[in-house]
Amino acid sequence: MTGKPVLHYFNGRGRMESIRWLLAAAGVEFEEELFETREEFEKLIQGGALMYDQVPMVEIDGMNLVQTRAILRYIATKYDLYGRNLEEQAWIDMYVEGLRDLSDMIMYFPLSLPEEKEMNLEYILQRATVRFFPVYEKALRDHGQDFLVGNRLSWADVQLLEVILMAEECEPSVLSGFPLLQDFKVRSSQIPTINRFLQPGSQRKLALDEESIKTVKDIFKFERGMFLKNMSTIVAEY
Ligand code: GTS
Repeated sequence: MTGKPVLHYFNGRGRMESIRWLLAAAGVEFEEELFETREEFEKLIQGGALMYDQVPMVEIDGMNLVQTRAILRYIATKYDLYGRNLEEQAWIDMYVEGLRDLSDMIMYFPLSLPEEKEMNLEYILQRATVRFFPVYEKALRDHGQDFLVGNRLSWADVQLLEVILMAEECEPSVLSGFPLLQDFKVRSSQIPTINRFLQPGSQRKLALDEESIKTVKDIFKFERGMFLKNMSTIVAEY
């Protein structure tokens, strides 16, 4: 036992990546138990440490924490990235939940059916540039501060940078209409803990490639229809 949090997940971004980002931004070292096969995942389930037989799971402070949002909130609170009062927490929650709506779409995108890929990408970029990014651009413009809430780094900023970088992987020019977000990206990338996480060789994971998509499908027994359902739900609203 090293006393460091231990993250249990597959060897990819998925829902765990925001947790990695938040720990890294807080300057917390962590270890990872990354499973590669369905058998390894089942062994973890049989061990009884997963409340809902699901990951992400983080061993921290003698607990086996599950449910992504619960884990993130615990880390944000523990490392003082969750505002100074209830009002700041409410703002952080609103920003973080919007960012999660966008990042969930991007997270599912590599799993789109080939014939839906173009349509899904168009939808994601439309949502990013029309619905979500204008909110954060306006927040920075209106209060003229470097960070989204309370004039200091919070969970909302960490999540914003993560999602900006995810969106840029979909479309490199996605920030072209958002000068303050461009500045925010440069500024927040220079924060030493975050900068370290952005360097090659850190515990940051790569986007899913064809090989890892296959692994994830095998581990979680995803079926083709599940992706179709997820993305079609999104597209149906468009
Ligand atoms: N609400 C949960 C959370 O946010 O943590 C959902 C967790 C979840 O669905 N995890 C998936 C899982 O363990 C893996 S992934 O979607 O994060 O890749 N699935 C196995 C199962 O049997 O549900």
